Amino acid sequence: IMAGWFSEINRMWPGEALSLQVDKIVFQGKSEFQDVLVFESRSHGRVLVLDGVIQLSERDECSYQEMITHLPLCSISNPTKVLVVGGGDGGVLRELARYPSIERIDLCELDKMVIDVAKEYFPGLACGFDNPVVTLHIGDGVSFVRNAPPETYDAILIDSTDPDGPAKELFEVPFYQAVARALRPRGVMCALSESPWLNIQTVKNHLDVCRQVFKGSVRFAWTTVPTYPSGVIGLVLCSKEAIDFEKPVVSDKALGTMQLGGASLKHPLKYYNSALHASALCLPEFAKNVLTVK
Ligand code: PUT
Repeated sequence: IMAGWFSEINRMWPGEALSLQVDKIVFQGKSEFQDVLVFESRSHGRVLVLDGVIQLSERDECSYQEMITHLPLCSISNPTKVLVVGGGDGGVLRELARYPSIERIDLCELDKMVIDVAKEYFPGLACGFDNPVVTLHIGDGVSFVRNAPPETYDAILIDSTDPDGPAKELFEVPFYQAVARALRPRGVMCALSESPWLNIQTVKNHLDVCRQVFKGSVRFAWTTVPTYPSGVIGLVLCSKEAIDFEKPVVSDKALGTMQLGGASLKHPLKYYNSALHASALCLPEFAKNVLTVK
């Protein structure tokens, strides 16, 4: 932070950096794994930063949390068991609370400090932890998935930090092999990817890794997050059996009325709808040429 501005300078996006004006530093700490910073911004509410990289702002977190959750969950019927790897801010849990069929959610977060900070400073996200079907595991996501019984989960959501840091292994073939093993045959996975505007080769490599493992469907989707570099973030959707990810089986109307109560009742959908679901899988020409298998 310099002269009252936070700038997200990082070698993953050389030559560019988003800056936010800081009204107040709310928390600064160092966990076993990373630097943790929370500040009140002038324009985007509270912001969570890990190792200098913006993870969320209160103003635009809805786009990321809703899309990483509802793109996969609205692509399947009646999920009962879901695993979240990462997601220590609780936002994905808040979104999962909308599905009445879910009986169990395991969340494996590496860094307990992220959960503690979310509970203290981001109540609008951490309300997701109030769901009684959630079981928290603090530890390494790779080992957790490797030790999960086979064919357990209907959906596995990888809500991690970027690949250049503690989450590196979450973008590699052995991890996805373990994910595929832990998924039920009709199960789906959705993982954080990167923006095609920044380094399209990184996105292509990520998709190629997934294509080695998932023989059903592998699709790239994207959403807008103004406080992420380039304003766009990619997501990878995978399944072991073919799934038409462009055609959600749960409509936005149904999702809106499925809200059982608790966290999701106080947080109506702000971003996701069925039309956006389908369009999130459409790619601009420059990305289509590189990312689509010919
Ligand atoms: N889930 C965190 C994403 C970070 C994007 N730079």
